[in-house]
Amino acid sequence: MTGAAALRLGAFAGALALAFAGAFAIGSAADPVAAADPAKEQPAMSGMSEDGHETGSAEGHGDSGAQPPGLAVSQSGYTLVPATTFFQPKKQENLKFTIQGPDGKPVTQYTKTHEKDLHLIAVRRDLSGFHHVHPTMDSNGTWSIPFTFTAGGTWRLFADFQPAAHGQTLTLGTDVNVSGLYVPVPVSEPASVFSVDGYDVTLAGNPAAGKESALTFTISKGGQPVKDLQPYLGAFGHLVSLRGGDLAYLHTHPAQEAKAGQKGGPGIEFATTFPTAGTYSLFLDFQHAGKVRTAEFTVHVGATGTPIVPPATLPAETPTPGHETTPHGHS
Ligand SMILES: [Cu+2]
Repeated sequence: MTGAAALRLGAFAGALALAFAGAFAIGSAADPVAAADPAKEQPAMSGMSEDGHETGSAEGHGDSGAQPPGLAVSQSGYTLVPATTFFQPKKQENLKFTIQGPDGKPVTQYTKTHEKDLHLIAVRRDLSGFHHVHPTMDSNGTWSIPFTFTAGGTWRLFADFQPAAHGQTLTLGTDVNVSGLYVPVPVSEPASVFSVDGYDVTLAGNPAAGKESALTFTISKGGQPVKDLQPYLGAFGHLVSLRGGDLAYLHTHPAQEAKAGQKGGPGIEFATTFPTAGTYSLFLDFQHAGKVRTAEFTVHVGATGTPIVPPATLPAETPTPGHETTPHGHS
């Protein structure tokens, strides 16, 4: 970017900030239009807890004005330090990193959350290629896992953990570079059903920005409801939601814990609070017959309740010719 362009951009941002300030000033002057002003309705970012975990229980919440989790490489004195940020695509490599503590040394003591000391999520910046994995730590505090980046591009890594010396879980995020041709994939259109490995996962809900709302996933296989879901990391489902645009991270679990030997399903219910309006990509991990699978959904969240599938995007009775050739629903 040229200096002049940067200046223009800065001036534009300033004008935008003024416009928002103006909207608030008008709103506080009891303008009847203000109620419909999305800027005014926008909930504070602090609506999301520092750790991004929304389990329905009263967990510690971050400072007011705090950003949602996953946007910073360093927070509360802890820093995610990857051993390298350059990788080759489609080749198994050793993904290594440390969590540097406030004393500048790698953290070696963690408090388990959902049966693990640390959860690692990798997703490409276009929200494709989601992985949720569990690296192992050596005695020096270096985490590692054999990992294959499936395609070239910039990928985001999220480390979700709780240091033993810290009262809350943290989610730190960093970008890494995977060489090769980057062919971005648009996120899918909102749909209420996702099919994976013969399973059909149906999502129902009416989420609204800044408000806790129920999301229910129902799992069936071959038209039959699945009633023997297995606990995976202490729950029948793990839901990671990433906000479009900045990949803010929200990790949600069902309010009810799942113990070994228990059977769950076909429904898994989450109480989720999306911090702002926007488009979110949802990734649900569930386990059945010994295997963990991931269902992916795109959800538009509005200032007021938004059905998972807005009427306007319901599929037509007859498929449009040639529609099959656009797998992601974008024309
Ligand atoms: Cu995990």
